Amino acid sequence: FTQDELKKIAAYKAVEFVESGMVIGLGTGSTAKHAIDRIGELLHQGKLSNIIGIPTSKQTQHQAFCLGIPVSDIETHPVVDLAIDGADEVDPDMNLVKGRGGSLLREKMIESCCKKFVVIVDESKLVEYVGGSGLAMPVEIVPFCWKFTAKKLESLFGCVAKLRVVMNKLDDPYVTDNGNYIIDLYFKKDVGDLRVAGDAMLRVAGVVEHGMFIDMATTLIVAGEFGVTLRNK
Ligand code: DER
Repeated sequence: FTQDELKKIAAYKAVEFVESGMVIGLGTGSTAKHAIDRIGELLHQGKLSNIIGIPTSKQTQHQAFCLGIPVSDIETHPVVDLAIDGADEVDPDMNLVKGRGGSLLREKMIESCCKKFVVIVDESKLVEYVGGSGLAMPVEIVPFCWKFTAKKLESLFGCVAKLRVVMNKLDDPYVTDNGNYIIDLYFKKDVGDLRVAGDAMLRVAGVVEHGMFIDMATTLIVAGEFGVTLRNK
């Protein structure tokens, strides 16, 4: 299987949890895209009805609109029945790193108020510890004096902090749906207690939210060469 085929397998498995009448958090990224496509297909076939989608990004809102999935927001639906979303990393305790697609703030807002949060990944996302993939741990910050905030994070965690830019145009910062910047943190070692590290990040004035989703996932679906596994918290 290709990685995208594995993502699709995990996504379709998650959509089996979707029942008619549900309010569904719609994730962001290439894995969640397959789940949203599948929901649209089942609605179109009449196998699902009365679904309300709560998109986690403008990109997902557009995909839902194109598929004819009715959308709303958490002000109208403060309790979400089920959220389905991908992740960049999953540790053995089902803690996640998310945000490499740039949508971590809206994802965390929506996935914090859902009864069930189903994470869908291909096996390449499994890590021994958060930050273990050597890839970015994203943090959303305000644009004002972003260099100051980036340096503060580097000194706090002994990590490397890089401003996310658009398609490698160095002078063109990536701007989130909320008008903020993303700083990608690269840890040289395990950050230790995730909650302590996350809380310390949030105390840095200028930081809006970080990409560690601690103790939030309720179900993990992993698609790998040897099949699909499902694990509940
Ligand atoms: O940006 C995000 O949080 C995405 O959900 C990301 O974590 C997973 O993206 P992928 O499904 O394209 O790998």
